[in-house]
Amino acid sequence: MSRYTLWTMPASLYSGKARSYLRTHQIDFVERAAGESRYTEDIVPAIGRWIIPVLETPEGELIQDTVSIIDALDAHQPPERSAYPATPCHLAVAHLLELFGGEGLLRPAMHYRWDFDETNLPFLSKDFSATLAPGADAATREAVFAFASDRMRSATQAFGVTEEIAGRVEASYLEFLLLLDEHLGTAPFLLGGRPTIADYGFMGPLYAHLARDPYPSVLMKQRAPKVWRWVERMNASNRDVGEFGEYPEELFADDAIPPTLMALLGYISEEFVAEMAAQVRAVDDWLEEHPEVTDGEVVLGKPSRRSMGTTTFDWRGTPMTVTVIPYRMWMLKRLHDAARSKGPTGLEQVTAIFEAAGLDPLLELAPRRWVERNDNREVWGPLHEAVLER
Ligand SMILES: N[C@@H](CCC(=O)N[C@@H](CS)C(=O)NCC(=O)O)C(=O)O
Repeated sequence: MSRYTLWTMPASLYSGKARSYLRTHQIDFVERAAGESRYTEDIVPAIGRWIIPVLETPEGELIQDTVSIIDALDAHQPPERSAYPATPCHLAVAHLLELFGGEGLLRPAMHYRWDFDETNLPFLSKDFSATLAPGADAATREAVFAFASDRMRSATQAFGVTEEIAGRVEASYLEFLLLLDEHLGTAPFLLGGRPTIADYGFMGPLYAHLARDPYPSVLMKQRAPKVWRWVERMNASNRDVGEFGEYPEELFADDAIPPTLMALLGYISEEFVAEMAAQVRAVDDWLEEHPEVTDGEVVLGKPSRRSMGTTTFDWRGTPMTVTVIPYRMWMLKRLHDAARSKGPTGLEQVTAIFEAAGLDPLLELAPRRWVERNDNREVWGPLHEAVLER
């Protein structure tokens, strides 16, 4: 095998993120369905859980997690093609947007997939079963879809969407779409003339769910056509930026964050900072109650256990209860490291941008143990001083 293999499903949120990186970097790869027996028999035991996407390298190495997949592939790219910006503000903002894309946008993504059955289900049932049970008879495919969709439906509630609050979640998503549409009228990608981890992070929810599922797909085309175009662009293996003329293949000059992006950052501070603070506090509380945890131990004892209870926070003036996801601590630590990676002056510049957007609390939040990753699993990092304000 001389190519990469990406084990996926077309409907998978995180697969869309990894696929987009592979395509926009013209990397030779094939996609294989997670419903194939090779995936169940060889890949799942090696990774320790059923999870996609998984990248199989030409050397036969298996890599799970879109962050690790992009890191591994990006190591082969020249600096001018890297998904990681070189300058302090762009780098920190890219990490923030990657975190918000992969975690903060789960709420509208899951809502618009699973709460619009009349429009979505006929498509989803065929689409899911085609890759989860390739070649199976109709009854088996139906049963496979019923199993997968039941799991995901409960996940929707886990991200805080209830009947009472659904209208406000939709209004918030629309606000987001319009801000993003405005910004993508000024540049082909989030940080300028080429995609970064910010764009890949956004591609997870904005492709498979919000651009591809029938109900939200119409909404995006009608209300935010430039976002729709960006999704197409992010799935293209050529430079699909025709409407921008000779836009340079570079990020915004002078590490600038233009006003339309600042407006988007302001939205993220309203939507996501209180939730992240609650998540960090909940993980910290859990750790306080579990002093037996040791360095390097798999989080929650099993890689397939990905959440620990719930937490309630003030979401735009309304109490919202969501599941607590320790994985987010890893993403947050990466943001912290990025913000500090360009020296004290770099950190000052990043802090100024984060303060102006109302995102600065994110730079301070820290549980007593971070989450790290080892052997494709989330593990606990060493104990350190908690800096949470209680
Ligand atoms: N942090 C992981 C998340 C991957 C993930 O949650 N994938 C979903 C599909 S989009 C999955 O495999 N879910 C299976 C499950 O939760 O059982 C990544 O970035 O790769």
